Amino acid sequence: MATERTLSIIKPDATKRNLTGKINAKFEEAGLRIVAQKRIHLSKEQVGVFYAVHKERPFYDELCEFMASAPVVVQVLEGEGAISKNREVMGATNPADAAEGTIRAEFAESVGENSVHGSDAPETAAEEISYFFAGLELVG
Ligand code: DAT
Ligand code: MG
Repeated sequence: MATERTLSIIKPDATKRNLTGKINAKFEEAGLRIVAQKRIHLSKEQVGVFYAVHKERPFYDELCEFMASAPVVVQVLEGEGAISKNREVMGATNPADAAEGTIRAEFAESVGENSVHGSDAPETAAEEISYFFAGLELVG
């Protein structure tokens, strides 16, 4: 499997509880390297663009409010099969369904406030990385 990059976001529920380090440890233990990282406070409009794919879903407004409610940490993770590996480390969207030891099983508060985002495919990873980072900010 090739070396890939994926976009990760540590969400407001996790930054508020000071869990950035514990979550980053999970990525690093899984062999994912953090090649870019910054803490930002998104506006509701900026979240809306990022999550535009979900705009017809009933939870869209709530999701945008939540993601703009406190700072997030956006980051680029690199490694062998990083996109699917990160999804494994994250666990299922609903923490009730997340496998033991995953970030969402350990830290998520609910399906809506589930601590982390991770890209789901190579095309979305490239698009999401370029939404937050310029090429020169990725230091492998
Ligand atoms: P994932 O974040 O695992 O890729 P997704 O892309 O289906 O999941 O949804 C994006 C986010 O939207 C998810 O992390 C939390 C929120 N969400 C999804 N389903 C939801 C639901 N049934 N109720 C409330 N929020 C939900
Ligand atoms: Mg998704």
